[in-house]
Amino acid sequence: MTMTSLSAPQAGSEPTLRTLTRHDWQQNEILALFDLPLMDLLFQAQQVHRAHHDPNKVQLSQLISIKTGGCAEDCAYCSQAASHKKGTGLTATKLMEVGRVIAAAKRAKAGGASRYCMGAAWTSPKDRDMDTLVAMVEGVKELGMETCMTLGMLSEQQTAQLKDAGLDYYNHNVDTSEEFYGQVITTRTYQERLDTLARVRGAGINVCSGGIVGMGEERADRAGMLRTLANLPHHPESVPINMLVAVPGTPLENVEKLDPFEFVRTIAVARIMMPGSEVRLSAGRQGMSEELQAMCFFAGASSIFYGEQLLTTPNPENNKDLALFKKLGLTAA
Ligand code: SAM
Ligand code: DTB
Ligand code: SF4
Repeated sequence: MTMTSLSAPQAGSEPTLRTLTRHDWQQNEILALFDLPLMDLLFQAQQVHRAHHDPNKVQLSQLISIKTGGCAEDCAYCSQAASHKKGTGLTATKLMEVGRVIAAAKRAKAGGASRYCMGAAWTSPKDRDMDTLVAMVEGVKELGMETCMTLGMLSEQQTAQLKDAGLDYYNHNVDTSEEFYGQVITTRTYQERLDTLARVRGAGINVCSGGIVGMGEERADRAGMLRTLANLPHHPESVPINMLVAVPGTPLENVEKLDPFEFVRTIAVARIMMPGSEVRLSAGRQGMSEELQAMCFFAGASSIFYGEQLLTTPNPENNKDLALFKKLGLTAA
């Protein structure tokens, strides 16, 4: 199918937009979306958004770091990589006990979160940890919450074990474009990431995959990242778009800040390219004004990370988010 509206959208084009689920995006088409006057881009994104989602509902996912720091990977943005010479001052921990994770999930549910996302600073899980991870998934599911894990690369067997435990989503980000990737991470390849995503998809677990902007990449890299995601055989059900949290002690601590409108554009283009996916306004909200976040919701963000902590860095307090939702007439889903 050809794109109906690369410039201003046509009146009455919703039925076409509803069916616009493509996997053959070309870089020049994506850049043409990025290049649109902002108001035209936002209008188009909002039309797609309304054709596929309730525009006044935002899904709330809450994060917990079940194993922090000491990671053998060298992701330049990450506070948890052991190899960053300056050090980020983080204390490495062992895998948390199941009971503590369930208790924290209960609190997240009481606070309003519908999905609990458990993250570990690993290259991949050790087989000896699988029973604990399975117990975490089962325990959180028993609370009536959706479950998500992000544990690094997975083997076929580990993927099957998590599926059997009832895991709903697996998060594994492509992070950036294939071209820029080597400047950010050298310890695992882009293809290895795609292989893990294929394994997760093959096992029937919902895929959560997105990336980070504001790492010093070009607009072509932001477009390339979205091209990788949208041209997967199935769009990821969930697409987290993170604004870099520049953590002191990481190689990216002094990287030039991305223009906030470019962040909004990235959300809008993600929404247009992956109409049915949840697009999550992810890391970086702590540094964003209410107005900027509202613009992200208008651009098609349908989900946020909720709760006072991301993995190792702060996130807005629940009360602050709930007050913003009230002002905007948004409801939590
Ligand atoms: N260790 C696992 C892995 O990388 O596959 C899972 C956890 S890792 C922290 C999950 C994702 O969080 C990364 O792929 C990256 O997109 C995002 N992330 C990590 N640190 C970030 C930061 N400082 N700012 C923005 N996003 C970040
Ligand atoms: C994702 O895309 N963002 C989350 C989640 N998936 C695991 C993590 C954000 C981490 C932000 C930096 C920190 O708190 O360490
Ligand atoms: Fe390790 Fe994940 Fe951080 Fe990379 S992003 S250093 S894999 S915890």
